[in-house]
This record gives sequence, structure tokens and C-alpha cells, in this order.
Amino acid sequence: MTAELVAAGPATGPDHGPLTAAQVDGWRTAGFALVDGLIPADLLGEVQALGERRFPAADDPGAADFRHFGSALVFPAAEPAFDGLTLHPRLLAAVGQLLDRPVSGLRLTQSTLWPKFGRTANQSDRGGNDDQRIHVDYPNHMLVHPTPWDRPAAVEIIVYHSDRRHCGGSTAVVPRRGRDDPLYPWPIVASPGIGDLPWIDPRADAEAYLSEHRPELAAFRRGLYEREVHADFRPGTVLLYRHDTWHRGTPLRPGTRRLAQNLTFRLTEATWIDTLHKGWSWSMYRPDRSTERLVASLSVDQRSVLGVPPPGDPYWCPATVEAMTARYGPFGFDPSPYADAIDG
Ligand SMILES: O=C(O)CCC(=O)C(=O)O
Ligand SMILES: [Fe+2]
Repeated sequence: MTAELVAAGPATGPDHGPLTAAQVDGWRTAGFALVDGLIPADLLGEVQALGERRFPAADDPGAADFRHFGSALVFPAAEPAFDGLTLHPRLLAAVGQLLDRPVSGLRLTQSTLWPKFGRTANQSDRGGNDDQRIHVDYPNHMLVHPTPWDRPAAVEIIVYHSDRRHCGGSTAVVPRRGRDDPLYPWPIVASPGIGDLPWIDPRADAEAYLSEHRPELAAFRRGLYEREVHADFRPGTVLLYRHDTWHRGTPLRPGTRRLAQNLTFRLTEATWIDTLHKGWSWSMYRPDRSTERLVASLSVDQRSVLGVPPPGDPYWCPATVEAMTARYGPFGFDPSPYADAIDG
């Protein structure tokens, strides 16, 4: 029997951010929170429909091409629903609650929508994401090790666009039990792909390798699998976790597809956390001017998450207000919040 993790609804009431105190506390102590009701249903429906259009159905031969993490559907996608979910004010506010920062102190570093497919044993090449080894995500998000537990610098997010009752494939996470938890020692290095341990993704292969070459690590990791709990998701359920949370993807039901969106936000000063995609401004090459329009339409908070300095930042002076108005005015940009905050 695996332990099941059921999502709780968001906070309600005028004085709250979108997360309850219990959810914030859960993320800070256990390393994750599973939340329903954060993203409006109509927006979720639009992103789901986009995924249906962009990705093959489970029985389509094209599904075989999707074996690894991520897809070409990456922010800014010139898809209003996907881009809108990425920067949704409630999502940003939730991240701000977890990191105890105003939204202007956050930066986006990842947003991609990806399909996962359930395969039968003989379809699986055991090279992909079917039954993952338990891991932490930090090795391919930064060159360094995450900061100590009580100084988190980022929030990782999975927004599920499918129903686990149909497709299976829950994310398993290992709740951290306080600072003396033997499964969360410092540093966090007991995983393939860290230090001199080869990068092996499939669970069976990774654990067989460790049993042979590093039996003490294999024993430690058996404890991780024993304590994992499985996220029970519906379309719109959001898993908020961390670069130092033990977790893994588990197999989908054969013949099904799961759509999920992965996002990461870091603190402004946490420049050691990489942006996983091309810089946002690279999309300015597009002839459709979609990124100009997006930037012009965003709130100052949303823009700051993409790196546009907030009002009051030393970047802003009469000359830069004039220049930004020249660049984005044709798309409806309102410079007044930046102009009004200039001293003198
Ligand atoms: O697909 C999942 O549920 C988790 C995937 C994951 O942890 C990863 O690819 O790093
Ligand atoms: Fe992961």
C-alpha cells in the first residue's frame, strides 16, 4: 500500500494570500504542498485544450517520440492561456507567500508544458521518465548546492492538467520530518547524477547500480522509497515543492497520457539558479510581436518576474521611461507606474 496525499483547497477570505497557513508551513517543513483551486477553472480548461492540440493522443504513433522531460511548448509561447497561467497572479502570490517575499522579489526560471505517456513494458526503453529513481531536482537547475533548508531560494511547481484516476503517474514525494530527519541529511548528494554517481534515471537501473557499487547509498535510498507518498491529482491540482525535496515520477497507466506544466520561481538575488530556457527576450525575434504585446499587457508585478525592474528601481529615470514608452507604447504599455515612482 502506498501512502496517498490528497490536495487541500486554497485559502479564502480577504486577508489571505491564496495559500493557507498550513500549506505554507507544510512547504517550509515537509518540503511540499498539494493544493487545489489555485488556478481558475476556465484558464485550466484553455491550457488543457492547448495541450490536446499540441501533443499526440495516447494511441498516436507520435507519442513514442516523447520520452524525456519537457517539450517545445515553453514560456513565452505566444499562447495566451499558457503564458497567462505561467504568470497568474494567484500563482505568483502563492510563491511569494512560501518565500515570504513580495512578487517583485521573484523571478521566473522555468515554464514548460509536457506530455507523459503510459507505456507497456515492451514499449518502454527504460531510458526515459517512466519509473524514475527518487531524486532531487537541483543538479540540473544550478551549478551549486541549494542553500540550507531554512533559507529556501526557489519554489518548484507542477500543475497537473490530467486526472490521476484516469492516467495514474502520480508524483511521489518524501515528506521531511524536521531538521533531524535521517532522510534529509546535509548535504543532499545520495542520488545518481550528483558528484561522481552516474546519471541514471530509471529506478530499477539506478538502484541496481547503487546496490552493486555503493550499497550504503542503496540502503539509504530504500528508506526514501519506503516513506514516499503519492500525490493524488485532478486537473488543476498544483504541487509546490523545492529543489531539495526528494521525489520522483511514477509510471502512467499504459495507453494513457498525462499533461503537466513545470514551473520554477527563484528569489531575485538567487542568481545561482539557472533559467532553464532561452532568455525571454530571445522570443523578440518572432515576427508576430507577441512578446512585445505580452510585456505591454502585464502588470508591473508580472513584468518584474520576467526581469523588468519594478517601479522605484534605480533602472528607472526619465530617460528610461521615455525609451520604454518608445519600445512598448505601440502595444499599449502604460509607463505611469514607473514614471510616478521616480524621485523629484
Ligand atoms: O513527472 C513527475 O511526476 C515528476 C517528474 C520529475 O520529478 C522530473 O522529471 O524531475
Ligand atoms: Fe524531479
